[in-house]
Amino acid sequence: MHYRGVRVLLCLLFLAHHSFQETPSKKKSGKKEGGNTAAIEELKKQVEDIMQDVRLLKEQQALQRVCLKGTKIDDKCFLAVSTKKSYHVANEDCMAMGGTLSTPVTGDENDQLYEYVRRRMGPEVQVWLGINDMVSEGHWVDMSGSSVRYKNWETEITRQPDGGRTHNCAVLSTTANGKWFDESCKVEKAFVCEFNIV
Ligand SMILES: [Ca+2]
Repeated sequence: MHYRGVRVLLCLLFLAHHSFQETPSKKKSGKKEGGNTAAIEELKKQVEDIMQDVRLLKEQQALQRVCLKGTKIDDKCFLAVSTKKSYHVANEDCMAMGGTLSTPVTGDENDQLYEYVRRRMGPEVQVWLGINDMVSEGHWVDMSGSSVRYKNWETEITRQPDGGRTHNCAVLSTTANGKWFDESCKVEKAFVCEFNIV
């Protein structure tokens, strides 16, 4: 698809070049000149469309590389980062790669994320989740500011979230089989970035 796009692009450039060369000899015919201008505009538009396709293909290839390095769960790719960072820095790192901090929205997605983290980083690790209650204590929102519907707080041994105003970010714990804990956003934790597959 990529190479075909490049071939078409080269053909169009050749045609555009040819049209430009023909223009002087047909200067006398205003009608034809107008026709050529319209044809050139059309070619320019087609070249722009192809360039847009090439950009999209590059983005898809980048996403495929993320999926290959990480894991694919439903319509998202997840990539674990074992370097420990604060919540904000971790999220900035994810955004720089075109993603956000992982935010499972169903029990099945949470289970698969937990399995991936356990496999990649071991049975005693905590990773940041893309949710927080910074703005309004106890009101947990995702990275877009929307209220979080699916939650998986640990409530059997402890009563999460239990950190009040000092714990406004959340982690998924492999020690607790994928259950969530609230945590101080300043603490440095490993994290997982998620990327939506277009
Ligand atoms: Ca809180």
